[in-house]
Amino acid sequence: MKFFSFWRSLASFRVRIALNLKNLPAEVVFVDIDANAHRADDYRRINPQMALPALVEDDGTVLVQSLAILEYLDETHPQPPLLPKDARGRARVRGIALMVACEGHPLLVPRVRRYLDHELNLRDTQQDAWRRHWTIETLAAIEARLAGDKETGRFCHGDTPGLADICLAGHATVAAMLQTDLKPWPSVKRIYETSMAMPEFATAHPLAQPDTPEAMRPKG
Ligand SMILES: N[C@@H](CCC(=O)N[C@@H](CS)C(=O)NCC(=O)O)C(=O)O
Repeated sequence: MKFFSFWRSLASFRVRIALNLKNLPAEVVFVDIDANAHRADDYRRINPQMALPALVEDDGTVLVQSLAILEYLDETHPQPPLLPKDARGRARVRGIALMVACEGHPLLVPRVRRYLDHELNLRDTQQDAWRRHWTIETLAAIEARLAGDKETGRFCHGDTPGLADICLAGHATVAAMLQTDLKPWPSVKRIYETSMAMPEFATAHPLAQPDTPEAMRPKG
């Protein structure tokens, strides 16, 4: 399969983690959002929404939306599972994943930032305040869901990583990029650190991709 990805894309980060956890090979096609390659005809034909990621199966089937892709990978390659076996557990995990993928992240994507900048003419400080506000709101919502809940374990749900941890990792990475200390959200911080200690998460990190600009890579 072909995986259309961009280093900084958090939705692509989610799919990279799932491919790693399931040890699935994919041919990665890099689409440079900063160069507007996602708006060019050849990518628009794949995903008319002009957003990353997309997954194209060998028979040409196109899949878009990271959570749909993650669930597809989980159904077609069930080991290790990304969702619990029980319906309540699955609803809990999806609920946490959606706090990021459906509530927090959509307010931070480039097309929204472009609108704030070009159409609403917000100053840099206002745009920065927007990003911080929605990042922190999401961190607080996840923390409130995780803290003190008996279902929370080493990871968001029990002791193995899954869909919720994949989404949490992306969101905590945004916070780190905004130099936001995760201390006020101890469950998020702990689970993020536990996740990122796994090579499947670490090698999927935005700053560790082949298309990550040299200047963005961690030094040393
Ligand atoms: N809900 C979508 C989000 C897709 C999305 O917005 N991706 C961003 C990168 S993380 C993108 O391609 N943005 C392009 C733009 O906003 O112009 C998903 O989870 O796949």
